[in-house]
Amino acid sequence: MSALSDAVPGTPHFTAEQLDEFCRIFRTLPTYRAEDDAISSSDVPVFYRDLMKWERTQEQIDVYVDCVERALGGRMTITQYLQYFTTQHDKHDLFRVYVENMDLNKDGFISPEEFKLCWHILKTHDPTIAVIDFEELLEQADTNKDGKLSNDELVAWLKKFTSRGKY
Ligand SMILES: [Ca+2]
Ligand SMILES: [Ca+2]
Repeated sequence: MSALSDAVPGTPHFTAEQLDEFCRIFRTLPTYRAEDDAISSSDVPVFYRDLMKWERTQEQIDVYVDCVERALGGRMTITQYLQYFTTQHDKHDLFRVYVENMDLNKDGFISPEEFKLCWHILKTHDPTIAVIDFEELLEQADTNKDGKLSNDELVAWLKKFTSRGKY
């Protein structure tokens, strides 16, 4: 039982043993360094496809790599991976995780730049997500009309449009 898996709340679809196994595999990868408990983007495809045996298309893998490079500065920590694993089963929790990762400077808002960098990642996970530009999204999602798109507003918008099944 590692301290890591104990630290991750709400893991109904993964046992502590499975999470420990993910961590063990993660830490055997060539670019893993104990200093930051992270791997480089070059190990991302190996991790998903060969070690995890998860079915992912090449396109999805490319987007993960791209995301790690551009959004996370080239390194992804085990904690960030576990966050994804433990929310895969619930789309709404997953949206929350995506939006929080999209908010690169962690100010609680999604800027046009952050939107531009990360929207295609959401689309890869859920192809039904609208092709939309930032202005259009802001118009629909900015419920308190302050001209800014908060993380909460974006999560609410994503939930609304998926439950309606629109677009
Ligand atoms: Ca931000
Ligand atoms: Ca707003």
